[in-house]
Amino acid sequence: MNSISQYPIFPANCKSLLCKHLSKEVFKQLKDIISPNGYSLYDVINSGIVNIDSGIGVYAGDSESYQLFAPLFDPIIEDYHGFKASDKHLSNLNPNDLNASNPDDDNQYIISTRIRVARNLATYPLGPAISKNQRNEIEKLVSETLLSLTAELAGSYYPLKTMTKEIQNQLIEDHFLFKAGDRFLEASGLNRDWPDGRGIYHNNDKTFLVWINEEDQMRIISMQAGGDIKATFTRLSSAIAEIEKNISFAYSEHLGYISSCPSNLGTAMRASVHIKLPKLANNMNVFKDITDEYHLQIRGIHGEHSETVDAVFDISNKRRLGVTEVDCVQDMYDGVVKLIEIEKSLKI
Ligand code: ADP
Ligand code: CIR
Repeated sequence: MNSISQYPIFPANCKSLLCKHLSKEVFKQLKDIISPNGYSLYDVINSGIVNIDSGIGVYAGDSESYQLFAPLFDPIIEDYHGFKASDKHLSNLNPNDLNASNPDDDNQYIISTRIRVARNLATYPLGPAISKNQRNEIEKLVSETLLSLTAELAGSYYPLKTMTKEIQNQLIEDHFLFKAGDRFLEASGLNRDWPDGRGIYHNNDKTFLVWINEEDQMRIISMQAGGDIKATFTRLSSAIAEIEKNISFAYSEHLGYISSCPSNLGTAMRASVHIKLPKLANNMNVFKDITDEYHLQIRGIHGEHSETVDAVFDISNKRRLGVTEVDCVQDMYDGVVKLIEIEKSLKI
């Protein structure tokens, strides 16, 4: 069992939510707590201690972690999502409630659209605290469920263990597969026993994909070329409903879908476009004002913590908790409409 007895010293330039909210008092209150799956304060905070440049810096080992370590998680959740400990989360995955006609019909700006949700199983601990056997059981159950899907969702499962390096690298390069060796996940315990129990399921067209046992036990993904955000959401929504016929997801009335990183709680949804904005790239202040106003996050095109290439940006919703799935996609859609409008109006 991992434990920590001394209050950690953070460098002066540390900006993570962990160093902002882990006071000496909170540390003292939590340092001897152990969750039912053996997850301790050391495990909760190790990623943010090892990675001083973390934005958040904490991970949960099980649903219970969010209650047991609430004096640390609650202020972090409130800070990131603007969601209070007394608030309730609501889900709405109905594509008919989304108002989103393609904002870029002639394919000038949007290269691709991707919407993913994280899901974990109701009857297992989360990835950071799971055993090798439990992880393998999940791989079996989830892959068997996926292999029973039909029509557009029908596809094959590819375990990471038996995949060649060439195929793995190509899938990563093409934005379909997770990267190996993420240092934030490594320090949280999420990469234990790698690559055992991990893999990817996808349909023939690679428009419906599921990552198994990466940061969360499932990342359910719908993606396609161009800017048809509604079609992407509709596919995702029906895939989730099909999977849920066989698998119960971890869900709480308060926090919504339970994820290992608090940034994903609630809808666990990230709806993004890869969009080419060369003029806004020259006017980063204007760009950031718009993304702040529409609650959007800017990432590079090779995933989180990557840089942008050729003025193509990954633009996604930042809010995930206390808003519905429809709200998340609507945030992204409304912001993208604005970004395209301003990009068109800029001279250089
Ligand atoms: P996640 O979205 O799962 O939180 P990442 O930011 O690491 O994690 O992205 C995972 C992968 O999905 C990366 O390869 C990234 O380039 C790709 N991706 C994200 N959004 C899009 C998009 N709109 N079109 C194509 N690929 C995308
Ligand atoms: C961090 O704290 O930076 C990493 N653990 C990743 C956090 C998740 N990303 C995010 O900001 N949405």
